[in-house]
Amino acid sequence: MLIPRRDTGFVHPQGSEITPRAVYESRRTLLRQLAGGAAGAALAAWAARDALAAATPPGKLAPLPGARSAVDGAVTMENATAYQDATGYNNFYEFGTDKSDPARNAHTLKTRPWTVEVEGLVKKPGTWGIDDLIRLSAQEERVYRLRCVEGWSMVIPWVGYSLAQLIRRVEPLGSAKYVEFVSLADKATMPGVNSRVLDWPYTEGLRMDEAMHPLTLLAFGMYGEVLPHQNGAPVRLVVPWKYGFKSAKSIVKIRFTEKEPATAWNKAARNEYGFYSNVNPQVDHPRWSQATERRIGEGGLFAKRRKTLLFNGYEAQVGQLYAGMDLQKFY
Ligand SMILES: Nc1nc2c(c(=O)[nH]1)N[C@H]1C(S)=C(S)[C@@H](COP(=O)(O)O)O[C@H]1N2
Ligand SMILES: [Mo]
Repeated sequence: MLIPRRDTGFVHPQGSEITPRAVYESRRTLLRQLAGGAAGAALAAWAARDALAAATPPGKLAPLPGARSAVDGAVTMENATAYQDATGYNNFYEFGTDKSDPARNAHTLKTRPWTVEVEGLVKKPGTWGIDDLIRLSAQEERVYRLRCVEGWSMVIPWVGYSLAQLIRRVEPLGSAKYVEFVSLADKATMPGVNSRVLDWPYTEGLRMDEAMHPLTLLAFGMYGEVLPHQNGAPVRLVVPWKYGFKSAKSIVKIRFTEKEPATAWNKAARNEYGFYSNVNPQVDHPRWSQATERRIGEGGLFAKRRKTLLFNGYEAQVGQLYAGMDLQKFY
């Protein structure tokens, strides 16, 4: 995101969209031929089945199913991004800055043993083994949109539970106003950490009420399996109403603080990436508009861009958190 490349906002998709393009085009032709009537309904059903098939993982990772969550993720499995796209087009700078780098390089990440330290302003600080953390609460499946600040979005069936479950367990002190998340920065297994593209480790933060919001997911899996390395194994955050970079991957530390924590992207480019980073079509990035987005896998290069929604479409759930705040100022 930092590197000012011409194509940053309209990143040329890797493989994922190139290959299926012929498929989409023939599908469009078919659509035209069948427009309207019973044939249209049959086609819709067929397309939905087709999408579900694409969202099925190859089954190489350990299963981690979640019960359909009561927290409204607002989108259904029929809209899920194809598994190949969600795992082949990633931002994870610890493994390189190209969208295809994480899928190629993240096999070196070691996800066991893995611990997450909880520290700072809490009554019960401590070190959690990853498997204890997984068992802390029942795993739920939530289909969330995730929108990258660069202008693309995906729909992913995440598996995890509300971060609030962990926060309640460790009992924050009254003085705790923010939560900081620290990702692993291991030069030996993460080639990107040897470059100075960011000030490692990758850190992110949320205000306490944002961290406690039921939509904020501590995720351990996706598509019914444990997280692939490139998507932030073994544990990451998913904050669906904020730009994707707020969703820190491969977390090793969760710290409760009184002051707003510095974040990796804010340190790298203060005028481009604020602390809040709520998805907002009305607040442009200094170098590009945020009004529209491209849904990965949708109709290839000539697909119409979608209108980006305030809070990524989760306004009904999270709008109250920002009542009275100037969102131009607190971007
Ligand atoms: N540790 C770490 N977390 C990270 C990033 C990163 O580079 N390092 N990239 C962020 C960005 S910019 C996005 S859009 C999402 C992408 O998540 P996905 O690859 O699972 O779609 O991860 C976020 N979390
Ligand atoms: Mo992003």
